Amino acid sequence: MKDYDCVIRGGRVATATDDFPADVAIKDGRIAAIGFGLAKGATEIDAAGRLVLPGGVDAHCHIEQLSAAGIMNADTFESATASAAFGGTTTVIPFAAQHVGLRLRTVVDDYMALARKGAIVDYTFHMIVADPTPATLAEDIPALVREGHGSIKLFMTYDKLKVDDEQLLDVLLAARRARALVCVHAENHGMIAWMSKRLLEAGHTAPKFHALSHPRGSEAEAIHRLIACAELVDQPIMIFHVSTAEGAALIRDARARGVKVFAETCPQYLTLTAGDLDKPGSEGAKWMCSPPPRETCDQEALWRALALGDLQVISSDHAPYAYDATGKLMAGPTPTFKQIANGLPGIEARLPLLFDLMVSKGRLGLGKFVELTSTAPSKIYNLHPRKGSIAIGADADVVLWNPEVEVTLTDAMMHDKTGYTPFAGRRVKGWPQTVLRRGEVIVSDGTLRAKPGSGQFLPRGGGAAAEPLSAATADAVLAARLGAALPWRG
Ligand code: DUC
Ligand code: ZN
Ligand code: ZN
Repeated sequence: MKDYDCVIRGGRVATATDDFPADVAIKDGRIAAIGFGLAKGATEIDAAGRLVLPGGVDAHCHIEQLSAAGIMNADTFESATASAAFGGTTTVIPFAAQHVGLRLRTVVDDYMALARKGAIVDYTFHMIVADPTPATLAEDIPALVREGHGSIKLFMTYDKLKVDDEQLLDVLLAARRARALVCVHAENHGMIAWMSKRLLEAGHTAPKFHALSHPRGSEAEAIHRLIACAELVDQPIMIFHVSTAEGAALIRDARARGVKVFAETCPQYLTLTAGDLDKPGSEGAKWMCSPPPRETCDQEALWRALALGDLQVISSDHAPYAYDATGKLMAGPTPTFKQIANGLPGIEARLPLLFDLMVSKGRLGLGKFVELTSTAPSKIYNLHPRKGSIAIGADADVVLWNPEVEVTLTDAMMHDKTGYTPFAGRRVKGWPQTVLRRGEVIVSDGTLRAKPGSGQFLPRGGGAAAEPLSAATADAVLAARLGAALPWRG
C-alpha cells in the first residue's frame, strides 16, 4: 500500500504568508506532508510550472435563493457550485434566507436539504433574518448557532427584508448572546426609496438610473449607523460589499477606535463603474447590483483599504438572475430599474479576475490574493485551519494555477445558469486548471469530475471573530455609575 493517496509534485506552493517550491502529499482527504522526496502516492499529479494554492473560499454568494420579490436565482446548488469549482473555489457560504412570516428553523432545514442534494463543493450558511420575532431571537438563533450556523445576515434596505434600528439592535444582542457574527447589507432605505420615486416620476427609468437611486451617501450613512449600533451592544460585525471610498473610510476609523468591524468588497466594485449600466435598452440590467458599481476613484480607495487591512475579504456576491422573464425581465422586456432584480453572477470569475489583477498585473501580489480570497474568509468565518491554507492537517482543497495562460472571459464559458457574465470581454492571465476538494480531483482538463451532493456541510460556531471585545465603553461606564441594568453585557 502506498503511503499517500496522492502527491502533487514540482509546483510552487503559496499561502497567505509563504511562497516556496514543494511537493504536497494527501492522505484521507487531508494534507499529510509538504516537502521534497516524499514517498510515492497512489496517484501523482505533475505540477511543474504551476502555482499550488489553497482552494478559494467564497464567503458571500446567493444560491437557489428566492428573493423577497418572488424571483428565483438562476442557479441550483449543483450549477452554482460546479461554477465555483471551475473558478477555483472549493468552499462557499450562501444564505438560508428567511422571509417575513417564516420560521428560521424551517428555512435553514430547507436550504440544508437543497445543498445536501446538489452541492459539489463544501458549504456552510449565513442565516438571513428578516423577521426578528421573539421566537427567532430567543429560540431559533441560539439553537441554530449551536448546531453550526455561526453567522447571521441582516438587510438595512429592501422593502420586505429590512430591519429598523430597534430590530437591528435586537438581533445584534441575540447574536452577542449566541456568539454569532452579524453580517450586514448597509444602505439607507429611505434615501434609496426617495431617490427612486423622484427618478421614476421624472421618467428616468432605464437601468443606468439604478446607480443614481443608490446615492453614495446612502452607504456611508448606513455604515455609520450600523457601527454605532454594533458599538452600543459590543457585537462584532461584518459589513458586506463595501462600494465607496466614504464607506471604507468609516470602517477604517471604527477599527482604529478599536471597534470589532470586519468588511468585504467584491470584484464588481474593483472592476466596474456606474458607467457600465449605461447600455442600450434594458441590457444594463446585467450590471445592476446593490450597492451599484461606483467610480474609478472608489476602486482606488477600495484597493487601498484592502492593502491596509481595513477590508479583509473579497467575495463574489454571486446573485444570478437570468436575462429573461424568469429573472431580470420578469416585469417585461422594458422594466423600470425598480422592477429589475438586483444582483450579478460572479462565483466563477471571482478568482481569475483577481488573480489577473493581483498576481499577473502585480497589484498587492500573490500572498495578499490568497489571503483575501481564501485564508481571511476561512479565519473570519471560523473554518480555519480546516480550510484556507496549504498546511499539514488541513483539508486538501488545492488549486493548481497555470500563471501563464491567457483567457478572454465570455458568457458561454461560464458554468452557472445565468447565461451571461458582466465581465465578458475581459482578458485575464492565469487560470485554475486543476481543482482538488478534500483530495479528490473535481475539475481537470476543463471537465467536472464530482457528483452533485458530494460537497459537505461545514458546521461552525461564530469563533474568535464573533467574540465580543467586552471593552468598557463610555456608555457602559455611565450605566455602571447609574447602577442601570446592562442589556448588552453578559
Ligand atoms: N444585492 C443584494 O442586496 N443582494 C444580492 C445581490 C445584490 O446585488
Ligand atoms: Zn447585500
Ligand atoms: Zn448579497
